[in-house]
Amino acid sequence: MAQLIKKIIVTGVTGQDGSYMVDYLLKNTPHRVYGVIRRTSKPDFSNLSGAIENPSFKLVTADLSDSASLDHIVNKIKPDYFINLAAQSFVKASWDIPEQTFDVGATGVLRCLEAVRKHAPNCRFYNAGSSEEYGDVICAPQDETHPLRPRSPYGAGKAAARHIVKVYRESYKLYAVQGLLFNHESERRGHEFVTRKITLGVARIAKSLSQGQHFEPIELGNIDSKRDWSHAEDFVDGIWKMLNQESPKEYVLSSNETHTIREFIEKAFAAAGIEGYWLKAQSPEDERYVLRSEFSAVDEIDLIRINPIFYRPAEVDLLLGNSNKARQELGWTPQISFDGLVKRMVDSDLKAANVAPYGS
Ligand code: NDP
Ligand code: GDR
Repeated sequence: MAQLIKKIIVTGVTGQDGSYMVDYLLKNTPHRVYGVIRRTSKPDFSNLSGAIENPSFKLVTADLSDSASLDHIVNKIKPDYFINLAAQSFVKASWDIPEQTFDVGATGVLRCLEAVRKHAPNCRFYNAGSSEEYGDVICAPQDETHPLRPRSPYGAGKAAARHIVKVYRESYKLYAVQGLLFNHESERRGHEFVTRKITLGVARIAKSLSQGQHFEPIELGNIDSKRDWSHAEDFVDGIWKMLNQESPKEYVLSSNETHTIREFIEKAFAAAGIEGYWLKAQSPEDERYVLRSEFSAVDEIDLIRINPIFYRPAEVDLLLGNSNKARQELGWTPQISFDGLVKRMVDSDLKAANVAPYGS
């Protein structure tokens, strides 16, 4: 029997998760996908190259800070699903633009919920929650029962959104959920996030080394924080599964492994055929990761240097998820390992820089 074609609104489609979600839905469902973009002077559609020509995909304009625009699209489309992946998602920037971050991350969710309640009350709603809601963690690993103790305006906004999603679920019987997603990265990751900053830097250094040219090191902040990293492609599958249960329930999605930024650095350079070692110093700010001598005639060339401007006013030191509930109840399993993630990101950035792994 032919599957009923449904209408799905996805916000944040120019970003990492939104674009993977669009690709996933177009590949795995017959549904019609409406990708929400906000009005900007130069919209960047580079993550949407696979979707833009697809007849089941349509771009619509709305902004999470503008309730009239959300009301209008929900009233007009009458969606069966609304997947909200839009946010000011860079934690560090949330101290510089706290009000805008909180408005989009929390009140923006309320605006979406109101539009759904009024115009499409049977629509299933997903909001992008974050392990940043756990913040100053009290135990590890963190599962669905861990308290919310955010450490940034970004995390506080996501925690507020979690409460308002629950209120709308319980008050209006909406199928509304907010997943608890740990860090997920990819070849489409924004350039300021630490993983992509490293893999882009590794590709730049690999190119300079292959041409025998001088290079500047990658400058980073706190390299001892620990994150639970996965690939974004695995997570859009988990989100879709969360939206298609008998009753609305919220789940953690995570790799169930944690790694320091240091480990990511070592693996990323190794994936490009470059080896370094740590030169410890009295102050953490003077520590360096330097090139092994076989790669250069000059001693101790810096690959990584610490720059305190990348420190945060408050840090989340350790994130380690426990996604066993999602694995058991949703039948969700991440496919891409930590090593696989690092390799995919490095390979992609090497390819874009038109350079092969060093020595290959
Ligand atoms: P990105 O930063 O890559 O994408 C964010 C998207 O939101 C962009 O498309 C951006 O559009 C859009 N956006 C920002 N502000 C508005 C607004 N006012 N109105 C409409 N659209 C807006 O983030 P990710 O794809 O990595 O993350 C997706 C969601 O998941 C976010 O909510 C994030 O906070 C959350 N999250 C992410 C995790 C991760 O590790 N990636 C982990 C846990 C949660 P534009 O191109 O115009 O800027
Ligand atoms: P995070 O990701 O804050 O976990 O939020 P990010 O990659 O920005 O930072 C991870 C850790 O790396 C440390 N770090 C640096 N970070 C950046 N960006 N740049 C640096 O130079 C640098 N040096 C060290 C940070 O201090 C931090 O400890 C991501 C986002 O996708 C959120 O939207 C999402 O909700 C959470 O993951 C889960």
